[in-house]
Amino acid sequence: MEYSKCWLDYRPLESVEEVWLTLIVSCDGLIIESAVKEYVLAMEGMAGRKPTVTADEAAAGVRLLVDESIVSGTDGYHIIGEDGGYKIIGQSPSGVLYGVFHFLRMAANGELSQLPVENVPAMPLRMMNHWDNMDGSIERGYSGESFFYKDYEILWDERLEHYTRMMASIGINGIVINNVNVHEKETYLITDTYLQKVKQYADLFQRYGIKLYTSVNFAAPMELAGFDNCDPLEPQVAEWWKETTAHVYEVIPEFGGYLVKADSEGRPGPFTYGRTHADGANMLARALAPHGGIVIWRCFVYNCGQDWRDKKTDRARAAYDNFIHLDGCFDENVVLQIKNGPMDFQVREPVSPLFGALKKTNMILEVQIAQEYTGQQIDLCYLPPMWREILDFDTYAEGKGSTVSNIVRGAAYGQKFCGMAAVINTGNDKNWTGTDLAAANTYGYGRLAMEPAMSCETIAKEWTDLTLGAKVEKDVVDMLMKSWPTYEKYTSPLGIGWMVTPHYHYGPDIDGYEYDRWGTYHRADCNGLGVDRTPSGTGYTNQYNEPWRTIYADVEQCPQELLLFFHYIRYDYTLKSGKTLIQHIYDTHFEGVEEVEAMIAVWKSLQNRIAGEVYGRVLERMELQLANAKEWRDRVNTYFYRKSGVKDEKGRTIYE
Ligand code: GCW
Repeated sequence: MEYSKCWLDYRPLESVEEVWLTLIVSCDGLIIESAVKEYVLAMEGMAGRKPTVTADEAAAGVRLLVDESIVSGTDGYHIIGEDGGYKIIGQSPSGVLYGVFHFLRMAANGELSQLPVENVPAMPLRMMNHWDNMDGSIERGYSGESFFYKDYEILWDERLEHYTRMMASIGINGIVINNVNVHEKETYLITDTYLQKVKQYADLFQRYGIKLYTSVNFAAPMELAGFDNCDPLEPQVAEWWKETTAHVYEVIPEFGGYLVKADSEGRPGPFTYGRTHADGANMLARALAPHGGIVIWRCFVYNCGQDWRDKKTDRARAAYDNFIHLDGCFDENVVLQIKNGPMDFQVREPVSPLFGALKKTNMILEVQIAQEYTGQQIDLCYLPPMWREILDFDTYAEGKGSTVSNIVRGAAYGQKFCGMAAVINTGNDKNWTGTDLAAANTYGYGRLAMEPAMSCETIAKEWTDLTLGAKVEKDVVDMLMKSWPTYEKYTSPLGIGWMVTPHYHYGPDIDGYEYDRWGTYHRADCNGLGVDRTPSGTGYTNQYNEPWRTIYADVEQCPQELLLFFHYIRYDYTLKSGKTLIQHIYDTHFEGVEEVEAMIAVWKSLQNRIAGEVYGRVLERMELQLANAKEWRDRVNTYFYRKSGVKDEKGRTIYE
């Protein structure tokens, strides 16, 4: 099947340096072979000629070498210009591969004059989570079907290789190949039913320095081996996992480990047997430890059978309440995977308080590239600026400077297993990601996990230049950078979240979840809206370290963008901007639509500079986005006008 090359589309360059056309390789191995292959492919595209690959040390050219002593940190690399040529020195073969991708990016974007480069991947684990199911569907997938599975079979075609190259090029080193909701057939992925085929993927990934992981079903011993329970403290259950895991490693010695969603949204877990999440995770960890594997255990555990009348139970509290007392109880090869916010990938949430609270536990930050609540790859929403804010958030866990970035890099407590994971946004659509511009999120995630200090604008520039070309850079980067604030304006206000069509999560339905069981309420009435999470409300603010605990609990100090997340606010309350809350809601919703209109005008002005197919595909999505924005604007404005009875100061159209 035809597919776009995304940011690995090596187009002819106006000028090339002669030395690029000699590649001197002084190292070997599978990953080095991939690095060489990538280099050759890129030069064929950019220079129009196949470079000479030689082991001749005396030649002038681009030299690849491994030197374990060069940088402190795993898989780092140096790129230097020397003696009229270049040297790409990796601390390991993966370091060489990352260095080659970096070099090629710089060559493509005309940046080699900025050498030398010294780089060490910041996050030890840089993971992609696929929510692909073996029937071929993708949970929260917005760009076609799975390219891993169809009708319960494992697929194999050249697209897989392109996918793997894309992942390696942005520094990904771990891929979970199936959905965290493990259904019946997927439970068999770790058995001989599928293992040989899984191995094919693992071998491909290995050539690009990536480990393969699977999501597992905690109840697998019951489903696969007829056990009547899956109690983690039951020796036979533990033994079954040991044997099953040992077999996985027999077939796939480089296997990474397991990802587990337990006791969450109906999935089985240790709670059934009165056991803790540490009991569950450690049992699996002990099966993996002899082989060097890890268990990644998700903290997305909450009561999804809540009564909307109950104002004391607060879903936002759940992850912390379920895990804080287990700090220090997990084995060394257990990592907790924590969603960025306490709810669920909303357009705006505070950072999960667990990052500042767990101190003796390995942690992975989980973000969602798939735009479940941020426009479903129809609406443009460039997410790196959101992730940047999360990474830069200072938790004050060990005083000032305890940023999420430092914690998940392992710099705060020196953990070995930590990093970032993201729910990926790819599918088998020709362009992989729905709107072509959503690939900037895929790209940006990897770049941030490698270099969390990078500016989001620089990332956007890199991606735009590689994908669409430098001639549209300014406009596209501008569009990307404005898109998250725009999306936030026309959807749910000031951190309250939700208000989406139940189940699908696209488009507005203000009360869609208001009287439901999911713990996601806005509590709007005729006087105001918002959830009181201060000590006089649900007490959630107490889960933060100072000064956040005080700041969030105080209406006056609370950051405005999170005001309704933390407080119930009256419509006539005056915000720092000088506007009342109700006027702010009206204004932002009108502005959001105007900004989408302006964005479309800019895109249209690029028509002659963007390949027809991409231009049309993106435009089509943008028109849908405009319709969506208008629907949000009118429903939200009308809803709050009806509740409050307050008219728009500016007399714009709000339907009665
Ligand atoms: O809120 C939910 C999503 C589910 C997802 C879940 C999770 C994979 O709507 O589709 O299930 O989050 O993260 O486990």
